[in-house]
Amino acid sequence: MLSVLIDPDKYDLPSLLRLIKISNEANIDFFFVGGSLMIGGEINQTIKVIKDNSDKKVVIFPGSPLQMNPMADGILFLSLISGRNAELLIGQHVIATPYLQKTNLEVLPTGYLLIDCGSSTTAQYISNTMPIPYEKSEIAAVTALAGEYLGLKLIYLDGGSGAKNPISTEMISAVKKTISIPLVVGGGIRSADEALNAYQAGADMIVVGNILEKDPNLLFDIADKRYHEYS
Ligand code: 1GP
Repeated sequence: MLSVLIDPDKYDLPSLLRLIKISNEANIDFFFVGGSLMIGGEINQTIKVIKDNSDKKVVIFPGSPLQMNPMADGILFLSLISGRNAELLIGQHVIATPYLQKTNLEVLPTGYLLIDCGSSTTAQYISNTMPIPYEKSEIAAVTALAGEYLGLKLIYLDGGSGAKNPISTEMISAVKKTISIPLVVGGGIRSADEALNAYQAGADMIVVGNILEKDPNLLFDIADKRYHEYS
């Protein structure tokens, strides 16, 4: 599957409408909406524009509980299991839960792993956690399995938005072989070849955001790669 990540800070209305149109034509699977830090963007408005112009499901990828919104279809209930920041393992979840309980959002318990992909990212800085080193595939694999054993339903390997390099195929493959729940991979995917590499290594879903802010038409080539087999 393929998700398009929209950071409300990065789009004005015309560019958002253009990306939604291309996403519909490329038949993506989901919109993810959110950001590690939101400064001027209006998540409410962004979700409303998507809902008014697409039938695709909208999933919140929250940088904080402030980004929860009842107009979306679901929310990644992220536990940052690569880090040791208790706030992002359970603290913010407790704050969010009374609100979530009153919405119809589908809650998707997600083991979130930040990986060091060659550059410091906003996600690493804001979360105040140390990412898993790029080459330590075995640490990523056992961390992901611990997340599965804790009952999480998805594992998300993320290099952070705009990462210098995508997650290595070695790490994707090591995690895929170790877990039995779906694997989401994102961060620094900038070409159809990199998307293909991630799918072939075992990603069940990839998330693409940053490059589409510059070149939304690339989505057509990336979307085609979904149909390649896991090898
Ligand atoms: C970031 O995985 C997402 O959290 C997507 O990354 O913006 O680099 O595509 P990019």
